[in-house]
Amino acid sequence: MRPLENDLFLRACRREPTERTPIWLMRQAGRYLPSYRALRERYDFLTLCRTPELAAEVTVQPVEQLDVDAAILFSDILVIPEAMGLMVRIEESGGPRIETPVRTASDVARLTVPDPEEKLSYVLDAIRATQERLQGRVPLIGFAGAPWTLFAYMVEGSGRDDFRRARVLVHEAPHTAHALLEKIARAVARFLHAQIEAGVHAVQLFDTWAGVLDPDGFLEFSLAYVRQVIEAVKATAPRRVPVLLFSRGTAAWIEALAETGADVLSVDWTCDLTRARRQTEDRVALQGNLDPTVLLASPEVVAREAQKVLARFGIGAGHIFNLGHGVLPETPVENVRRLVDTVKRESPQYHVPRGNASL
Ligand code: 1CP
Repeated sequence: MRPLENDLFLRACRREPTERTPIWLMRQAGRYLPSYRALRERYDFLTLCRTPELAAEVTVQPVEQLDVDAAILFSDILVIPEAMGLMVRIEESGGPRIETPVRTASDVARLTVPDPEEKLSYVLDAIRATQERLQGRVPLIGFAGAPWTLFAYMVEGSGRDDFRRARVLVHEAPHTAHALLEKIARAVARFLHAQIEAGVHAVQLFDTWAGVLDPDGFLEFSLAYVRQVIEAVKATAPRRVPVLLFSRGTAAWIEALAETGADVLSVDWTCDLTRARRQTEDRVALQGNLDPTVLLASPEVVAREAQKVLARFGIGAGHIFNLGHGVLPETPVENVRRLVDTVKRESPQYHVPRGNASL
């Protein structure tokens, strides 16, 4: 693989020393960017995802316009349910809809564990097209939805409420729930493996809806399958790449999350970074965790709150600056620029300069 010009993100994932804290943002490629909205006037969302040149263009937009330290592939977590055999639609407002939700054991039996080279080759082509455009400027992150979060959409049919149908299914028919989660976990592991083969430098699992489960449910239906996916990816990956885990609403489980095999835990804004660091020190790096609504306030507030996040992590290696969840569509781009500049300017004081390693 081509050597990287900027590998701060990968070094931070491995908890190696860096000159400053790297920054990228979840959902950095998308609706708040005028250049993305201009493309969306001409193409619908799924066309953008399925056309490698267009997906590559959207992926590099935040790298070129905001100078972030990593790119995340433009795609969606719902590509797996579709490849498994469900009909997925992304609505102009309100997000994804699954026309044929999974409700019974025979619905589960009909789903397949897809060969990514066959059913998801457009994602793998987008990875290769993106690497051509990036020319090694920054690392490229691949991703997938975690099994529980995909389960939640696949059973519910949409992301609009509190996923009550998905939660009823785990209580009423745990055997069926496990059969579905097993299939999803195998599909996710194969997909991440194929993304690594196609050339991504790291992979992130998004367990956005882990926090809707009760404690027993979280351990049994979310965490167990995250662990299974990470173990499978690590056992078979053609290269050793960092695995990042975003599990939302589960700060209380940080020690258990650190035992899943993830290299980096991406935490939401309800998590205290100082405490999380103490609880997980020397096991994982931490990513996060500015509240995305801060980016809707004034630039001065953005700068002030960003510095608080840096201070909460404190001095030392193993922090990747990010939001606690995705960039909101109504975010002003100038505020994102102010955030990136603030982190670049203010974070060196939290790192030991080269040559002063003994200080
Ligand atoms: O243009 C449009 O109208 C489509 C909006 C859109 C976009 C830009 C959707 C539909 N997905 C995406 C891209 C996307 N989704 C990326 C691209 C890369 C980047 O981060 O820049 C990624 C990583 C995702 C992942 C994703 N999709 C998640 C996990 C992360 C998170 O934000 O929690 C989830 C839950 C989804 C489902 C989804 N797809 C789209 C929307 C609007 C949603 C969320 C809807 C909901 O709240 O249920």
